[in-house]
Amino acid sequence: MGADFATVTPSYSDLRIDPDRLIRRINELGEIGKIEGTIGCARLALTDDDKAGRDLVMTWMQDLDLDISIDGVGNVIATMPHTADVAPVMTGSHIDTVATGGRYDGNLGVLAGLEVIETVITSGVTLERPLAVGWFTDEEGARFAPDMLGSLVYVGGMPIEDALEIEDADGVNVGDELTRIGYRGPVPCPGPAPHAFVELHIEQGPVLEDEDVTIGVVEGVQGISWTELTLQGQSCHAGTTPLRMRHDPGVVASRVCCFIRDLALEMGPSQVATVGVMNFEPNLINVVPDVVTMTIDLRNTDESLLQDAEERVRSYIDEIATSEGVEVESRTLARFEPVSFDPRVIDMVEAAAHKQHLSSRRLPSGAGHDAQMLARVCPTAMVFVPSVNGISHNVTEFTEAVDIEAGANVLLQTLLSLTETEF
Ligand code: HGY
Ligand code: MN
Ligand code: MN
Repeated sequence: MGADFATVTPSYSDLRIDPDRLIRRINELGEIGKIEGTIGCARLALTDDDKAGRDLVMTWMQDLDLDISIDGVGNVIATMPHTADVAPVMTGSHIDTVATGGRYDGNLGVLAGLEVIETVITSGVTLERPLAVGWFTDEEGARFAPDMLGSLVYVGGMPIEDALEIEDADGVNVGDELTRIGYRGPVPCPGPAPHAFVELHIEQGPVLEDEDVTIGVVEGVQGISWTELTLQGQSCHAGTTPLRMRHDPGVVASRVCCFIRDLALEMGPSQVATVGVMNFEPNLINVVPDVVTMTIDLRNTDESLLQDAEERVRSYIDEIATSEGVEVESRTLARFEPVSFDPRVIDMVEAAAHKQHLSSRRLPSGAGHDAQMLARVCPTAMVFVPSVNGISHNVTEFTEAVDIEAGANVLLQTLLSLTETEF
């Protein structure tokens, strides 16, 4: 049985957000951790800059007298006060960034959610269910893997005890950092399932811009496989050591890097592969490296193809490491299967775009998002807006104000429809 959409035009169908207020907040938050000379910012999870960003958004939530909860892994959920004791319709995203991040990735979804709530409160519209907006801790996974850590714990996908022990490259753990920045909250995890969840996010790729489409109606998220390799060779003199004597992890790492690109090309457009980290020790010009650590990021919309890719990479690494006499230690940092969003909510996003005469197209998400975790516990979907030049995780990341306004209004209308929809 499909959702019983509100059939009578609701009193809020003409409601629209205040784009200037939203853009102003995006830019104000973007100044925190700003990378000089760019519009990018660096607010790695649980750093002082992340704390400063959290504190700023908290003040905006407090200014609206929202009920604010901070849970044990630092997720912050702000809910409109409401007379009925019913699950809210929730939106949100993340405000941590990668080290060379943009000011829209994640931040747009949180601030647009806040803007939607402020618009509804100001309008005086009464709702059958409250709206809530949240940010989830460490969505990027760039400092503490896996990515989407906070939302994974929120939905019960990882015990909080395990999450709190995860360490960064310097051996600092999540729990201590949450305590240090004052965001190790009292609210238990997993958190309560919302009635429904919709996340607004920049596309971070070229599809919408290439097709001159304003709204992405996101059908799901591709599978993600993150692996860390530690390649142990033997350091020796770059000049005196004949090749036949060498066990060079740098050669193995470089070959793996080229292999995964060739594999992705061979497997076709649904497969992507990236080596984002490659550290040589001792990293000196005249020393054959002793140890190389590297990461492999494989993604595919098809789970069985992703498994094929993982298997082929694994056997290639074994083959060339053995021939080079290099030992391999492999650690899985993240592994999430592809996620399909709820068709009923996807339809509502599309309907909201069309009611506002906005062009739209359906597509999968190439990036991971907190919505893929919330989809485990409630009807969920996402709204995309275009990324200029299809670029993200780059300080030049940009989305036009007109598209931000359109995306936030589609989010507004979708969330309000969901307050009147029983599943
Ligand atoms: O890696 C991702 O897809 C996301 O940015 N965490
Ligand atoms: Mn993001
Ligand atoms: Mn990101």
